[in-house]
Amino acid sequence: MTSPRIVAVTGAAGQIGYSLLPRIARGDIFGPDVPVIIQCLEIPPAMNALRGVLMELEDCAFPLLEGIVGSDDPMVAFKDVDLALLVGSKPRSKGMERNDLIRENGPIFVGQGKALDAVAKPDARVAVIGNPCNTNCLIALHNAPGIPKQNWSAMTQLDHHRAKAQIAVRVGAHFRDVQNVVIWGNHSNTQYPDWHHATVAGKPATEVVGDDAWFKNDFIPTVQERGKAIIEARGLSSAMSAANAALDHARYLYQGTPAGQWTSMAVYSDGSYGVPEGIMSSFPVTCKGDGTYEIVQGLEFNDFGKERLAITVKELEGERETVANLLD
Ligand code: NAX
Repeated sequence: MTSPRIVAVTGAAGQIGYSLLPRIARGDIFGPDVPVIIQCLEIPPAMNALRGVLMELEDCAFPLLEGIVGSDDPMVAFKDVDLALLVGSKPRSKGMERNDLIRENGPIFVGQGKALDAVAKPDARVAVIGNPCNTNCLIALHNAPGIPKQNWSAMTQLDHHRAKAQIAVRVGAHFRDVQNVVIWGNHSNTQYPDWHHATVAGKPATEVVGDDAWFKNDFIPTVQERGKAIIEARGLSSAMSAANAALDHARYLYQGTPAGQWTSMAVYSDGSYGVPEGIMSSFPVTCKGDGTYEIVQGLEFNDFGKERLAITVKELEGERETVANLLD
């Protein structure tokens, strides 16, 4: 039998954790033949809730689940991990500005970066889901110099799915027939959901929809504000769809993106598309299935797209400035 892959999940007693853990244990990331060990990190006040979640995980008796660890010590939870999904972070409280949230959460990712550097496998992959995920990832990466920058990513897969779904619903197509949307930039409401390269059953989405005004005035704001709409309707933030996106993000890394398709991931910018090096920006990427990704090159931008990209990149640069003291 293949040796087990070790996956750490932080914030494991939270809502996303609750949807994520059983699916990791069923093989949704590494495939149906690869056993897994799940190592959960929580903060001390949530340890009791975590105990309950882990009892339930045990009670699922998953055939692929080789071990379960629950701890409030990152040095225990990150020990020897192949993959860390950093979900846990403080939620934004009422009246809190985005920059306050960034400052509040930054120190968490300093500590977790250092712990990953100390005890994770040197070729571990780390995906950050906890918000503000792009900048949290940048902080953790800077504090883990032993893990290559290319091994880090932050999740814009949920935005990617949302963009696909909006186009599918608009034209009455199946979700699977909509391919190659792109999310550029930040996982925030400045992100640029780009439809210009998307196809619906192989035809350009621009032609199938045939309504540029809809893309600009409905599609973009709906994708950007979808998280808020879900909170308003459900009274809670997206959890099922967020966990599903985190699993797809990780599965693409380990099992590859389908032939001819890309997905969106926030990765360490290498300067592609004029995005300044050294910020975690969402790009279209393809994955071979060996834990690596490549930024898709050569996509054209019109003036509208250039403006949108500049806005979201400026926000990411501002966030980097806000946390500059945590990046040394
Ligand atoms: P919950 O508040 O339900 O759970 C968060 C959990 O994290 C809690 O159990 C808490 O105790 C734990 N936690 C807090 N600080 C921690 C630390 N230092 N170490 C370990 N655990 C810690 O939130 P949930 O709905 O699960 O969302 C988790 C994060 O995902 C939030 O930051 C949220 O904003 C973010 N999201 C990111 C998305 C994305 O697309 N990138 C979409 C969904 C979601 O909004």
